Amino acid sequence: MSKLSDCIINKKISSKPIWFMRQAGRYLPEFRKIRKENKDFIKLCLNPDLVKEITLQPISRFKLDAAIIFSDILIIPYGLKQKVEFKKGFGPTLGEIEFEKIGNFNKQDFINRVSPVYKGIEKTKKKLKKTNLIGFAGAPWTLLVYMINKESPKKSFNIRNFFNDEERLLMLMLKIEEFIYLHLKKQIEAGADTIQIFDSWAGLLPENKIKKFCIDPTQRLVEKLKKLGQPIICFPRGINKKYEEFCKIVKPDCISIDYDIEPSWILEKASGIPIQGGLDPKILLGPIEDLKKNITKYISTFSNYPYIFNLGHGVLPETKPETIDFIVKFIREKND
Ligand code: 1CP
Repeated sequence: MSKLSDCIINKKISSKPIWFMRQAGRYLPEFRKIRKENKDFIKLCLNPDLVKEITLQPISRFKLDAAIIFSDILIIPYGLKQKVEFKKGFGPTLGEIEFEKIGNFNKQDFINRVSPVYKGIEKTKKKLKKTNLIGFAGAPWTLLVYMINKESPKKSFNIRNFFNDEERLLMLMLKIEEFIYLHLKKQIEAGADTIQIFDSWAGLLPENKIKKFCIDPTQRLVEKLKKLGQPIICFPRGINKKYEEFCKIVKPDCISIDYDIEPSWILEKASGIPIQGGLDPKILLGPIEDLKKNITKYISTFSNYPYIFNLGHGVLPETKPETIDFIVKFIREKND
């Protein structure tokens, strides 16, 4: 059994599997080269051969325990015929969408639009032996935010007016949920053996709305997905103390923590659920002694607990590939 599965499924504590969110991406020169030749990001995500090549780039460089399929959470809005563009230095821009039509959107049309993702998974899977292949999607709330806001909330986001028609939002999330489920099911059928759900913007929610907009929809999704037999990792970024309630209600197979979460706190609150991640990606840009100290904090806090080493968010584009190599070797020396 692979190290990642052993940790999540068997709750094995002896060796700590390692992978990095956004491990395939802009910090790698070999990715930047392909990206330069492929100006249309969505088209790149829909090219199975390049998806395979990019997914495997970090696997050939570093001794990692999981590959994550090269794709994007915004493939779902694209599949629902919302225009999605990535402008250099600006992030994603989305087009208009008639939300009322999502409910009747033909499932087969959706699958046809995004099927190269599944083909990419099949091709990648053939090249991997003991390395897990992670499929993923955005959580209902995070997708709703992008689909309504039409650009990154980093650029602008008006939370006050967002909840004017709460019932409508909840209904839209239910519709989006169906497509997230379908997309993840297809990824599992194509060969993804672990799933991660990214709720990257859960931290935008006021505390009294976290249950309704993050915890409840994710719980419904996880309950359905668990029946497909592959482990589910959840990453509800930015919900602070609500991580405890999230673990109790959603019961994911593994909980991925952000860098605001104190490792010793979550150790007590995660109800025995395997934990992943935590290290602030900015630490990778600083002095090596700081980096060592921080890695050691996570590894030693979770020494008697099933723990997957990862960051508290994605690898930053400024990160040196040598730093990733250093981290992997540093942890392996301590643990293997
Ligand atoms: O060259 C470029 O400009 C493209 C950069 C890029 C890359 C490499 C984007 C645009 N997406 C990706 C790939 C990607 N996205 C992966 C697979 C690669 C890997 O992890 O190794 C994954 C898992 C994602 C997931 C993703 N996309 C999330 C969730 C994780 C997170 O970082 O919070 C989110 C929020 C997105 C949206 C998105 N896509 C791309 C960018 C720059 C963003 C963030 C936009 C924003 O800041 O709001």
